[in-house]
Amino acid sequence: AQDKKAVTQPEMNYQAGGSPLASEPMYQSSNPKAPQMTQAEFDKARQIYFERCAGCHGVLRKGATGKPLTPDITLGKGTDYLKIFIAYGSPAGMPNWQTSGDFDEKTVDLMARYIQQDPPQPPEWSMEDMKKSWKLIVPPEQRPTKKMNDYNIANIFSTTLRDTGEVALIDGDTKQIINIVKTGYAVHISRLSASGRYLFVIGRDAKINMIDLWMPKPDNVAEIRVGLEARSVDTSKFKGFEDKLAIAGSYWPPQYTIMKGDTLEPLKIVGTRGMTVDKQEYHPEPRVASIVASHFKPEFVVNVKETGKTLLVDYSDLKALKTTEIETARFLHDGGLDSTHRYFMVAANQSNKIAAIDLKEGKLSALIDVGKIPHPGRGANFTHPQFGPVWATSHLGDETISLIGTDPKGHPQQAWKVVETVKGQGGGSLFIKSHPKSTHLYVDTPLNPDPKLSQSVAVYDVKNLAKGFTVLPIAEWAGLTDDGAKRVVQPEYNKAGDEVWFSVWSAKNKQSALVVVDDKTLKLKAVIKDPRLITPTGHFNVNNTQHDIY
Ligand code: DHE
Repeated sequence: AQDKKAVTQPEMNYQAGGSPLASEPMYQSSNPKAPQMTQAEFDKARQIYFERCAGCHGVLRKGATGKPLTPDITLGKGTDYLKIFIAYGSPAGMPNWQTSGDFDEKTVDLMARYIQQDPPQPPEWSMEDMKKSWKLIVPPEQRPTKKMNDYNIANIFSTTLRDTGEVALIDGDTKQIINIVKTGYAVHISRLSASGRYLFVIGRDAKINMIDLWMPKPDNVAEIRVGLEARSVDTSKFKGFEDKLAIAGSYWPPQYTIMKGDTLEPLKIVGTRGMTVDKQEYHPEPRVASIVASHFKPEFVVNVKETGKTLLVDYSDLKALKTTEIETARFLHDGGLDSTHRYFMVAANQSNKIAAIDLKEGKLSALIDVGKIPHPGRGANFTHPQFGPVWATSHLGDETISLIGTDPKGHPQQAWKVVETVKGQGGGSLFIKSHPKSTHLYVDTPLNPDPKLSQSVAVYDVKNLAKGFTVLPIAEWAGLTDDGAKRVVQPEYNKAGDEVWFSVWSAKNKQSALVVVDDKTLKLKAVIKDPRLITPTGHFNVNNTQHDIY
């Protein structure tokens, strides 16, 4: 059982991040054929389901990375069979909830009965709901007309304080905290407007906050909830549309919303329910994963997880919305642009593939087989000494790093092929990063079960990958006296490309820190500690995020 836990844990911890839907009131019809449950049992099971199971099996239990668990299937299997499956897991990736010690026998029995009931349906979220949640805190006409502070705003870092529902804005030059801004719960990502003035963050609870970096003390100017659960936000970047529009994708309801870029006023909601790419069958819950703005056309690139489709949404006329639907592969997740910004590289994580999408031509360039469960974040771009420009991803499910050629003109032989596979410290990697001014490549492993690996980072010299990696003991450098996880997560460069920042992510009641490394010497440069820095996870440099530099 111990071995099994080691194998399944990185994925399990990753996908069981907790859903805000656990506390939503839901409609429930009773299924007379299912085993009896009291209301209290049902409510408890529903909460556990949304916290631990929905990430893989879906809100409606139609299946995603995990198998479908609708009553037509589960009733036939019966309580005893389901209990064994929940208790012991499966080699296909189902965690062993009982033998790992996460569930006791009673909870296993509860969940086996629960998944034979009809799935409760969370409420939808309409334009009216959005408008009710919308707060224009400082209208555009009351905002500064020029930058009113002395910060070098291009080098500010927006750092998620996951469990407190805040972001810390940190001055990258002085390493001082500028402000702690109230946001939604567990902000997933930060993105910038084209001008670099406005910062947009989205919480797991689908709350978007828009922060004006020109204010004397940068703070919220607008807020909206675009659904009940979400992960992605971005802004229009094409010439002529700078700072005009914002877009957010939601997990529930499955839809994306286009808003005004200076106020977050919602303009248009588009549902993503529809047919899957492979079997072409209806899916009621295709969640919106990563979104990126094209620099080549007035388009947003919207990646729909369960249907395996990448949508190029032309935002130039919202009243006559044109969408190019590109067939990619199922379970699209995270991704980023190549160094020329022409190609979007997105991980279809459970298909073990990267899709390369040509944003100039509006078509799929290739589907590329990589390692097990690619997880690039936005990936890393650098020039390989032999193969030219490459984009790289690390993996959640194995220790490799796949380098993919991205230069069809200059290096046609290598384009859209894995030109080299580099061995890293281990599996459980989430993020990888490089910078045009650096010759280093950083690979984290925060979800590796071995604390030695989850608390350190591997660095490569991209000019000599064969030399292998150097390990930087980031958590040790943080000098935290508390015990606990201290996961080292997400390398992020400063604007100059000569420093790399890491979060040392501890539990809510333990001390965390940010560690800054000198990129030239690979030596410790600074440790940022503050009682307000609780559960830091992602951190985003304004300039690099604004210009898609990675
Ligand atoms: Fe993330 C990116 C979804 C777990 C931190 N994460 C993304 C993106 C998606 C996503 C769709 C791409 C957004 C984009 O670019 O537009 N993440 C999910 C999940 O569904 C998942 C697996 C489970 C969950 O319940 O949320 C999950 N993610 C995590 C974590 O456990 C992390 C480490 C901490 C947390 O907040 O829960 C985490 N995800 C991040 C970060 C990014 C991200 C820091 C942005 C990377 C970047 O460089 O852009």
